[in-house]
Amino acid sequence: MSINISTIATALDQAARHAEPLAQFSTHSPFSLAQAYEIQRVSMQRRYADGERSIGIKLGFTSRAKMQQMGVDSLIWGWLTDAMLEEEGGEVALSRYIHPRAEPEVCFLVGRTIDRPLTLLEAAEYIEAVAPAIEIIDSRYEAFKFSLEDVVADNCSSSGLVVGPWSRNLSGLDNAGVLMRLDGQLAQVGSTAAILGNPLRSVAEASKLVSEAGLSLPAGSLIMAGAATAAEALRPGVHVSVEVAGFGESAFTCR
Ligand code: OOG
Repeated sequence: MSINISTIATALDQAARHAEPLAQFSTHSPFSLAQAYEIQRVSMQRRYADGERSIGIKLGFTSRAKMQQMGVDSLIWGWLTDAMLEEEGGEVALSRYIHPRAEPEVCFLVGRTIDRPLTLLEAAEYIEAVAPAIEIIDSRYEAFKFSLEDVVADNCSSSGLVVGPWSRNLSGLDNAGVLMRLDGQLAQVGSTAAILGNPLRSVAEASKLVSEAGLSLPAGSLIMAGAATAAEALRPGVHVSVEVAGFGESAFTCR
């Protein structure tokens, strides 16, 4: 069965803009992973045409906890834009999301343009700083249910991010404790080691994915490494904080 890339890309873009969920596509019109990335690309083009600017990329399903929570088993990637940046320590209006969830992550700041596949050892040389971060994911699909192809088409549920203080020293990042609190109560406990064994591996993976796509990540780009634990649903009034031991804290309050 043939699918219409542009129709799906437009529907996903509209769903994101209006915070209106839609039914999964792949259950009745299956498409390939390559087609899913093409839908993602076309959908993002619509945003850029409206003035949004790419600020980097995010990786998804880099931890077992996330793969198990969502029932998928492959690393995925999507785009971050300036419109997704939420203020650190500020209020996040949940009205622009459908059913948002928070994930504890680390965010990398690219110091040297990444334009080729990097090894794990090389990856650190391209990174200027790292920060504790919270990704706000929001699937455009009803009930947060999707196949791998659906979620890739939906720009990997990318919706918002909050980035904490930057550290230039990356030592200890391979196994730092990660705590996510909701209203001060521990909600998720993990380690950065849960992110591909070492979050710098997300930078190496990002370099391969971007190179394979014939693209590059300019200096100043952000790379969200992927969640260290399962995600937590957000509700109005809740204060969310993520602490990465030795690297500080990132937080926001839901409105
Ligand atoms: C897909 C995005 C997963 C992560 O860090 O694993 C992700 C989803 O669960 O909706 O961002």
